[in-house]
Amino acid sequence: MIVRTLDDIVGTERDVRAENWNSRRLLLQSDGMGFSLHDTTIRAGTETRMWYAHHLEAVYCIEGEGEVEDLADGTVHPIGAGTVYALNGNEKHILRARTRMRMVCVFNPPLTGQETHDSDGVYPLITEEPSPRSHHAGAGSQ
Ligand code: 9YT
Repeated sequence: MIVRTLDDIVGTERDVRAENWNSRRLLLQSDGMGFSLHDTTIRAGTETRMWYAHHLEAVYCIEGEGEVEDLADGTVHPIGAGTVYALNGNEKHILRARTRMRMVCVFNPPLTGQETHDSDGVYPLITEEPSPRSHHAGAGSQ
């Protein structure tokens, strides 16, 4: 069993800081769960364009207010505490944070922790040697 706290992660290499956000990686590919789990805060007043071309991502907002624009069809969805959005079609999107937002994010396939956004907001697909307990099917990538 894996048990860790946010305090265990803050200030380590699992605490990844970008211009608009800070992502604390609670579970990564090396943990062998088949998904990664992140506690991400988004800075107030920011606009972040993203495109997870190789990953499915679910984002559950637990604090703050903003909106996500689906660039596939132009729809703008308000996001607040208790709202989840799931990028089940690898949609290009823009996240606008009106206030500081806190999100619980799940990636399938899992992030290794080494990924950074390229100029399109894409994370590359990185596959490490699976740990002995890993049993993910590798589904969802193109
Ligand atoms: C909400 C979102 O996708 N923010 C970007 C960071 C990403 N969730 C991550 O790497 O944790």
